[in-house]
Amino acid sequence: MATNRTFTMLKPDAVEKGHIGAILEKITASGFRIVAMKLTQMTTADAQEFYAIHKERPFFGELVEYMTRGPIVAAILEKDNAVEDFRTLIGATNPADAAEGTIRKLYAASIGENAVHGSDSDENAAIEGAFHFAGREMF
Ligand code: IDP
Ligand code: MG
Repeated sequence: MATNRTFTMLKPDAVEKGHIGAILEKITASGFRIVAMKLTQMTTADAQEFYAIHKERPFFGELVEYMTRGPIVAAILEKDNAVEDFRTLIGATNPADAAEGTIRKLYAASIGENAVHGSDSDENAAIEGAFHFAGREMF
């Protein structure tokens, strides 16, 4: 399997609750290399663009409010089979359905406030990484 990349955000709820260190430890202990990382806050326009695929969903307004209410940690991660392995590490969207030991099972409060984002395809990982980082910020 070729080494490849995924994109993640530690969402505002995870940052507010002081879980940055614990979540990053779990990510690096699971074999992901940090290629790029920063603390940042999305504007309303940023969140509307990032989540544009969900704009017709009933929870879109709530999602944009949540994702812009405080800082996030944005990061690009590298590992063999990065996208799929990271989705396994974070667990199901709804923490009630997430497997034991997954980041969402451990740290998410609800289907809306679910602590962490993980790209769903190689194509979206590249788009989402480029949305947050310039080439010179990637290592
Ligand atoms: P994913 O993050 O597991 O890929 P998506 O279906 O792509 O899940 O949804 C994007 C984000 O929108 C979720 O991570 C969550 O924060 C939010 N979300 C998804 N479904 C709901 C819902 O039913 N109510 C409120 N927020 C939701
Ligand atoms: Mg998704």
